[in-house]
Amino acid sequence: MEKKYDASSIKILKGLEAVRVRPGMYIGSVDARGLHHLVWEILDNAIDEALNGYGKVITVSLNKDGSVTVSDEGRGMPVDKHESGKSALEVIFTVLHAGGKFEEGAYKTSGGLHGVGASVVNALSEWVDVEVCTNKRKYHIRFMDGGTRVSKLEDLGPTNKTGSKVTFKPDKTIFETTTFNYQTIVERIREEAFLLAGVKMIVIDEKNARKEEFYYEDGLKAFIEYLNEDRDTLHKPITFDHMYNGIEVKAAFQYTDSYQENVFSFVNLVRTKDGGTHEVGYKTAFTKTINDYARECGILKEKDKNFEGNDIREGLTSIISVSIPEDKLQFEGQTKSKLGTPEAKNAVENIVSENLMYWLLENSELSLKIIKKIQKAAQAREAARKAKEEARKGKNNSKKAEKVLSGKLANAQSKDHTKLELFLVEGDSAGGSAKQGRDSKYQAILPLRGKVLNTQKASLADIEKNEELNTIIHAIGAGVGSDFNLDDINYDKIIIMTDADTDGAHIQILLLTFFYQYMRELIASGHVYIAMPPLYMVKKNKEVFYAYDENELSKLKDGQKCEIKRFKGLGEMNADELWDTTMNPATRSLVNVTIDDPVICDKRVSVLMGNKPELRREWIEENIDFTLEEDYRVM
Ligand code: 2B7
Repeated sequence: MEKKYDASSIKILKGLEAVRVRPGMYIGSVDARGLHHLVWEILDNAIDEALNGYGKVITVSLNKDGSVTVSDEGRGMPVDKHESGKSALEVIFTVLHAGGKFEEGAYKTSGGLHGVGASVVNALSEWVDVEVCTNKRKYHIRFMDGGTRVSKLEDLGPTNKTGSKVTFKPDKTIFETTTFNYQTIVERIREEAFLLAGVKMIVIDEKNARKEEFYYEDGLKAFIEYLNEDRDTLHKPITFDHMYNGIEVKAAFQYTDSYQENVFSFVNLVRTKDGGTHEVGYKTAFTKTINDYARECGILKEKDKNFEGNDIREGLTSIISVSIPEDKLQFEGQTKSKLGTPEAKNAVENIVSENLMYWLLENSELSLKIIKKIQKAAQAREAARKAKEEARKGKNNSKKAEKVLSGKLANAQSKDHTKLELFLVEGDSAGGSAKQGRDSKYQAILPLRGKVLNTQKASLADIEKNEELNTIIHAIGAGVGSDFNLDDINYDKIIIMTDADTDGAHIQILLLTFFYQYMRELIASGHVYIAMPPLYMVKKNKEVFYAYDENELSKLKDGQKCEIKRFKGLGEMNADELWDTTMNPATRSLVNVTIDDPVICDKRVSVLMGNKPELRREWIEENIDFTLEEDYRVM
């Protein structure tokens, strides 16, 4: 190891040290999610290279020693001397935010969203090993202990290949866990492969001798088929791929017989979860073109109103993927996940209008089927609107809500909805204990009596007819479906409290499915929680303890003599016990339900709640470990 340090190497080590002191600032967290972030950072660089047309194969390998290797067949990272006197390769791995100077018109996948780069991975790794093939030669460099270079840039001799290969082992003193999840990586890679047409993506698990390859000629078509795998569809997926003023617009859509609209949009392969100009262009084009067509073919008469966007998109699954040169990229919003580039609206609107109209005219039989479906959606919406208006005329809304809720909801006294909690409780007996045990100033209780409807295949009309769901809608007080308005919620926390058994889990899933489909913002903005009742009560020398899982139980037992009681349900706890263990904000633990990855989330809901049992069985067999007694864990 070299001992010579100059001012610049001290600066670099300080820079990387900052990453080690506050890893969360650079990769979000040090849990499993942060750990996987390391892979995404390196992978993004390989994908950038492929996106710009260099290299057709990208491989991710989970190695036996716990390290990960990412390799590409691009031009190879630059190795020439940088102005600092160091090799460009060393700079990429040791200087924070050492972004490459990209040529004008080049595409960059990370789009300034995360892209903190290889140096952060180096800072958070036990070691990093880099091999680069470029200029007909193979080079090697290695770093250790958070970024200290331990080998000079070595020339390993001649080669005819080009490309980069990075292997790193995450630092176990930084991360809570250093075990990579094969499935998580497979899901990400599959999605990247859908969007990156013509590039083969390979995932290898050396430990368990598994390997999967993803290669799609027409990726968006495959993506739509994947998303709609467990839904019944009206036609084959339709795809477009065209350039417009330097912006590449790819779009794909397919109508299903479900009632949900699903749009996933991407910019340079990065998901824009808050949409933006490209999504606006897509929706505008779709609404206008469908209405124009419906008039042209006489379904909409002169006196008829246009179909609304919501009616047109009922049951529609869409993907919009645009590639925008880096110099035109503009993002908005706090998380920079909304596209602002104005030209993107124009580009998408033009391409989609033109191609959609062409397709509708060429496929008149299918077009008619789609327009009829839209017409049905519009009629249902109109009928619902009329019924609501009638109801409003008769008596005011709050009276109606009062009637729906009377005898069911034990409301809280405070009117400050930012402090209020609504407990949705399984069963009347637990509901009774919860009512007695609660803090009635801030906590409201709504016991659920019947089975909750599976809303994956229900229309809004079915839902409003369902007593249980209707009660929940009125209690939350912010409407439902496209009328849902987060500003009107009556509670800050909606807490699902069920028995810790399979029936309880089923109720949780049914409620979450309902919220996901009809009040998605409620989940997305973090208002939905699951209460965690204890599984065991442990009495040691007359003192009472509670254990929330097997692990805590064995810690509590600790070889001592004690009395253990397994709670079969919430109903077995009296009001005080329920308060102490599950409801008291000072001592309880809640799980906050969030939408991590919208594509995966959508897929899970449709597989688990949809009408294709064979796909459900397959998923369960692959993902649930039934050897854990009474405690089914999703791996
Ligand atoms: C800003 C940095 C990270 N870079 C290049 C060129 C090719 C290239 C890379 C890469 C990950 C795992 C193996 C450009 C960009 C550096 O500048 S990074 N390939 N692959 C990669 O990181 N894979 C490049 C222009 C001319 N020649 C090479």
